[in-house]
Amino acid sequence: MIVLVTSIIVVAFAAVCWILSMRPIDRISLVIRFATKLGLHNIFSRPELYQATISNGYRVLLSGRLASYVLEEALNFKMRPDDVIVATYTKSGTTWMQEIVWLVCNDADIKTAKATGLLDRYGFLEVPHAMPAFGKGFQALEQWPTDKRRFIKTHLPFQLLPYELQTQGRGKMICVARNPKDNCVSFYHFHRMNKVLPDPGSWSDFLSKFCSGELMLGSWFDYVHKYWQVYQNRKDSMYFVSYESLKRDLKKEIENLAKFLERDLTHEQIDAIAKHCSFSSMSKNQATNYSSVARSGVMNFQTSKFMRKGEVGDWKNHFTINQNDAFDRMYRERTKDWTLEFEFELGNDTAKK
Ligand code: PPS
Repeated sequence: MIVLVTSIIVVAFAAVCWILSMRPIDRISLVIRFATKLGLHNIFSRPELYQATISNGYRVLLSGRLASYVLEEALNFKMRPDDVIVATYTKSGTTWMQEIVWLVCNDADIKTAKATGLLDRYGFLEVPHAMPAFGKGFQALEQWPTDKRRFIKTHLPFQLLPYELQTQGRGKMICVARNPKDNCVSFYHFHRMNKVLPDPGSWSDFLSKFCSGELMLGSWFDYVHKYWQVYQNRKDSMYFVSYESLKRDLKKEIENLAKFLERDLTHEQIDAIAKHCSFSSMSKNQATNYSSVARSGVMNFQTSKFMRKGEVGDWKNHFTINQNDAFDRMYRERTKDWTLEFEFELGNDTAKK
């Protein structure tokens, strides 16, 4: 009996020491993993956003899954020279670009791309590696085999990227930006169906929050413009493309990307990537349409699908005339010094605003 009690005390003491010796991000991952095993992860209500000040002084709005301890770790994340990073404001074409980039870097290997979910081919920089719904997280990126190229997805503002990336061009970074009206609409529907994001409220409430930068990770304007400015002096290691350009001429954009990524692709390979990366193909493809996340209960596809419409100009179905006028005024004012322009509709009536 004494032996048994002593063994339990020793094991419990060792377990507490082990947990205390972990980095906060690993400790939290352990807790999430435990909660997931017990099925507790689905009982929590939607998170509220909170303002965090990161150790480099950057202030940012975060929800539960993007807690500041992960961002602190991310600042010191060690880059590798051949890393590929897809960096985007949420809902601007990340998944689309991830699939294109992976195929460009892997000789258009569509067979493997279909057999391996995108969540397993990329690591999500600002997510702890514990949430099955989000695939490979931070720690998986750290432990990525050194003989395999790392593919990294991030929605972090430039100022919260790993210091090594902020101060020098490491690897190859691809940024996608989408016109803010469609970006906002897509983000609104994403909030409606995604249980790890705050409740979006009404469309009108959500639009005002988008305009004032009160959504997770802050202002679209600050985010996009900062990446655009950095891109001006880093064209060898950074690539910047709009969602609208991808929609307009996908094959041309794949060719440009292949040049940037220094990959020689045949016309047949480019055609195959463009076909595979069409909206209709990606929305049916289980490796890219997030159906596994819907099955995990984190996203509710009955409310809205992840691959929702994939169009330029859906904002017209959401903005009232007054909302649109107010948005245009605010947009003109906030972008008056920008050299970056967006298209808000495609086709014969293409209008640059
Ligand atoms: S996330 O959650 O931030 O990673 O989302 P993200 O992938 O950035 O954005 C999702 C929107 O991109 C659309 N999408 C596409 N559009 C055109 N073609 C393809 N192949 C494609 N793949 C994804 C997706 O439908 C979301 O936009 P909306 O407007 O909501 O449909």
